[in-house]
Amino acid sequence: MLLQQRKNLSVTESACRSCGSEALVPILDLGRTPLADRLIRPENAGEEELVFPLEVAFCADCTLVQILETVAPEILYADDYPYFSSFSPALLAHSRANAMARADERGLDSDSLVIELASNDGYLLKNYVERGIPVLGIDPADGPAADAEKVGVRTLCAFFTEQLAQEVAEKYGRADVIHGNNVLAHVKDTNGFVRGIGHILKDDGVAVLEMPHLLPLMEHIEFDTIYHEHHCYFSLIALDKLFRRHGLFINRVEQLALHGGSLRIFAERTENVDASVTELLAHERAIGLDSADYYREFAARVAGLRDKLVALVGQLRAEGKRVAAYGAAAKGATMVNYCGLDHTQIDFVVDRNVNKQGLLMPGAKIPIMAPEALLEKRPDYVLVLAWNFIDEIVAQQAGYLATGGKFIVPVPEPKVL
Ligand code: JHZ
Repeated sequence: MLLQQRKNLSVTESACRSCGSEALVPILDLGRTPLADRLIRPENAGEEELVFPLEVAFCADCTLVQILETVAPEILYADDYPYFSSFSPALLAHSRANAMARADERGLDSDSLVIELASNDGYLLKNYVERGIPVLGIDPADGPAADAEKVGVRTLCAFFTEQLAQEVAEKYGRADVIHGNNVLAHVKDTNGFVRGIGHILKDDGVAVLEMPHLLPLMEHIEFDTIYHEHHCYFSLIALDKLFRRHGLFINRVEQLALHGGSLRIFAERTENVDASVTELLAHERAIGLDSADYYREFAARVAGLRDKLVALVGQLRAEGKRVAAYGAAAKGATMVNYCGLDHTQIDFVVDRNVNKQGLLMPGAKIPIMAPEALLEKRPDYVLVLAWNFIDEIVAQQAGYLATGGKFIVPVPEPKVL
């Protein structure tokens, strides 16, 4: 047994996180990796890091793709959680459009209530506040939650659980709209979270949740989006079963480009399923996302991507080229650590998030700097770890590219831009 398991910092699941079946079929093993968002202070660089197994399985019963290890949420999210949503203008614009559309569609006003689960720094709810619509954010990470309060977003700094949901319903009332972006995959108790949504949703309310979609993950080999924070990798088929189990119906779905391809689901108490749902369910079934066979080649495809990237970076270094990276993203940690790329090959990584600058990426120990370092130090190549924001980054780094600098985009296969 690993040291961290002995210390009860993680447990290995033997049953499906959604349906409880033990028919879990292993599909990918990324080895033991450090926690993707646990950035290291330079003075602690010599200390041993916690590493946890990162193995992915498919549930042959309800089709949910999931990791087997559950790291204690207090370790994943409590101190120094570095992710602040507001560092991406594209994400802010996307979130604002989402809030405006829901407010208009539902005719929300000062008598309404919008609750967001994992409200982070208030990046979404602040748009409702501007329109005079009451909000409540719930988020366990104290840094982002404090920033949310500063922009006028009332925030409960807590994990959203079924029990908290009951308390919230009593104290604040039930919501007309519930948002939950990139949070369902993160929670330890998947069923409890969905039941909790049921507790705080008005009878005619809607829960609008976004999550990365399994289909583009598989098709574009976005294996780097797999890390310990993400327990589940959802197809619509698996989501539909999960929500129906708790009396909620996914009546509409939108497919978004965000984070390499995401779903936005609209869940309500009354069944009124539209074509967007039936068509995507049929498409996923036609592709075979609900069958173990579909996943058979995935591990080999992931290893193939790794080999190409390692060969490319190795060749560039052998030619005397200097290589840096862009985006100290959580997914970046999976990418560099699984590929065995570290600070000896990648000189530094730049990131706009000031809370990350000055720290080191976990495992690889690559120092994180401000984006201006690209123009100052002029590395020959920059591996774009935040490839999901490539258009934004290319536009922002036109100056670096104009000096002859080149970007390497790692997925779906390493490519030099
Ligand atoms: P980003 C995040 O994962 C957070 P991450 C979380 N783990 C989740 O579930 C998924 O999304 C879906 C920086 N950046 O958001 C900001 C620039 O420096 O793709 C971020 O540090 N300049 C909860 O961490 C990083 O890159 C820019 O112009 O894998 C991007 O991280 C932009 C746009 C971003 O995902």
